[in-house]
Amino acid sequence: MSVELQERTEGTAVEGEALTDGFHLLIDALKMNDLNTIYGVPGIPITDFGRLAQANGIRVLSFRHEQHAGNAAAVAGYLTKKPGVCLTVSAPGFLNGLTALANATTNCFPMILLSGSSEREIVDLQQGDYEEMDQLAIAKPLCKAAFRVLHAEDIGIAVARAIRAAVSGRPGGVYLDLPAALFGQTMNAVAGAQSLVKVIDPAPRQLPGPEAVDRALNVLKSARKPLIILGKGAAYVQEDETIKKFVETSGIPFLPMSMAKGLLPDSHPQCAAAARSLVLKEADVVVMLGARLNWLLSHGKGKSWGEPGSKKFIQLDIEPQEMDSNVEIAAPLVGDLGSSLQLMLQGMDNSWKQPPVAWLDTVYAKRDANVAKLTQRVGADTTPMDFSTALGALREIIADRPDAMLVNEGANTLDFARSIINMSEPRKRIDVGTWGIMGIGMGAAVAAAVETGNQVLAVEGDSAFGFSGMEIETICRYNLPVCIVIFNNNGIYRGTDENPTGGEDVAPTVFVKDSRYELMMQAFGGEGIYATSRDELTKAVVNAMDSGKPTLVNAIIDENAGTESGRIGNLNPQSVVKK
Ligand code: FYN
Ligand code: ADP
Ligand code: MG
Repeated sequence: MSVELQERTEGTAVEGEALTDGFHLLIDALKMNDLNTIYGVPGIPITDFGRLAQANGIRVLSFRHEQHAGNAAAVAGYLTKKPGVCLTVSAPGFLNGLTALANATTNCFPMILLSGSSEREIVDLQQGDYEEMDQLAIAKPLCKAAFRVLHAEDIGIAVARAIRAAVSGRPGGVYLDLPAALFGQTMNAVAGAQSLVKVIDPAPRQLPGPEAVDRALNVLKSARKPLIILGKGAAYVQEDETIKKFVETSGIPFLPMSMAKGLLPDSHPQCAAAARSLVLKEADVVVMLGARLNWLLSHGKGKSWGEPGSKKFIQLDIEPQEMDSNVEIAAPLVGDLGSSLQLMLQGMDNSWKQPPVAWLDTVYAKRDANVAKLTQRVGADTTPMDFSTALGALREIIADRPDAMLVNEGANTLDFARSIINMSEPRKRIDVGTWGIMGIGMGAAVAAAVETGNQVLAVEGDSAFGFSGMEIETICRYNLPVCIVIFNNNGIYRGTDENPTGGEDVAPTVFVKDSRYELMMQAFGGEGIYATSRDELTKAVVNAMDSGKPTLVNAIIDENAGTESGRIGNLNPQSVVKK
């Protein structure tokens, strides 16, 4: 919408000329590219931009801290394949958003961080402006691309570049630096409209070469013990039917990484999630679909992968530099996953041989044994609840609600939930991702509710919840269908550590015992429930998910339950010096 005749900021006003300005050009550029939601925190110099964006039909969700707004934008990008948009003030607000931008880039989630900033001439002379910081320089190493806009007529191109950078190739975070004066710049409305760009095909298909496809098929044909590993890149691409067809045509067991759970149901006959150690150790050919051989897969080497050199890797990824990142890739297939799999399938004619029965029998026997053991564990009803009892209840609720979005973070709360709560549909589980970052919970819950409209169940360790807990006011303010379950075991990992000095301070990992988190939710008008048993937990969560009301369930977990750092305690250095 153009601005009626005002004094031009540059030159003289022309009688009757219709003007536009930086505020409206940015709004129009976002809307033109179907970016209709902004997650942010108001403040100088972007408060009015947020108001005008809302007035012009963009949904603007205000958070209490920019990191959680940024996490919401990143998750929105993951769920929609359009860049999520986060809006922050300059310097400290920008820095708060930067953690989320860097995390998005690490996760390969597309998002754009829009931050107000100080004028260049003041920053470059370091003259001590309000919230002065060279934000562009600081952002560049932490995201996929970073741009600054100085002139209103460049806003259209800047937004187009930011969108294309965020979603093309390997998706990631993009920073757009907006000096305060830009918003008030005016220009002729017609010229302004002509300066805007609707991005054409921002994430073009990228096909691998035929020789790469042939090479991959030949390596796969040689396999006696093949394995497919599905990563969150495979979930992100929304090529669900092609992925399912490839897995089922191949007959190969698959292992889903945590956010790839549900691409094919965890109950699928070829799912090997419950035989993880065996398949990683014994497989002779491993097909990586949108997954990286990083720390989550022990870098593709070491004792969990069997004898050195005992495996051949086929890797399908859009990022060429991902190949050979940790170990040699025998068959690199660089391209978008959908195109690559379609070409692979074309080469898997009906003469395609299924994996040897002996391998399948071995894998599925181990899987079934582990499933049986876990099923027994989760059937227990201990008081106070342990992780298995509480998660056994949530497992049943999620099984009955395949559309529900599951957000999960913590240490034990994350690791136990990953194997106990089965997923049956793609992109329904959002967790700590590649970094293993704490604090994604409430931002992810907001985005999951806003972008899908589905009920959200956020299963949070009490420590993890603390990183974003103030956002329950945001959830109540927008009346979002989010049920938060806090696994309250009085501390980080557990609540039993002691201060060895006997001093008054509690141990560094211990919280206030029996914290009444549910009263926080009641303070903001949400439902707050204190649950000490499986039945109370079940009832509270079922009611919350049936009602769609913002709810927080304080699930009391035995403070002795849990292990240090969950299943990654091995990453902790141990002091050998006893003082
Ligand atoms: C898995 N398992 C199961 C099932 N799923 N058994 C029965 N039923 C089901 N459904 C088995 C699986 O085969 C393994 O047994 C075991 O359970 C663990 O499986 P998991 O959790 O999938 O695998 P594992 O070994 O923990 O994977 C390593 C990891 C994972 C690093 C990928 O721990 C992870 O993603 N950690 C993230 C940690 C993190 O980011 N934390 C946040 C910061 S916490 P076996 O096959 O017999 O071994 C800060 O402190
Ligand atoms: P996980 O942690 O689940 O193993 P990662 O985040 O490590 O998953 O890996 C995701 C991979 O998916 C990244 O290497 C990324 O380049 C890749 N990827 C993202 N989009 C595509 C796409 N369209 N086609 C192929 N690979 C993709
Ligand atoms: Mg805890």
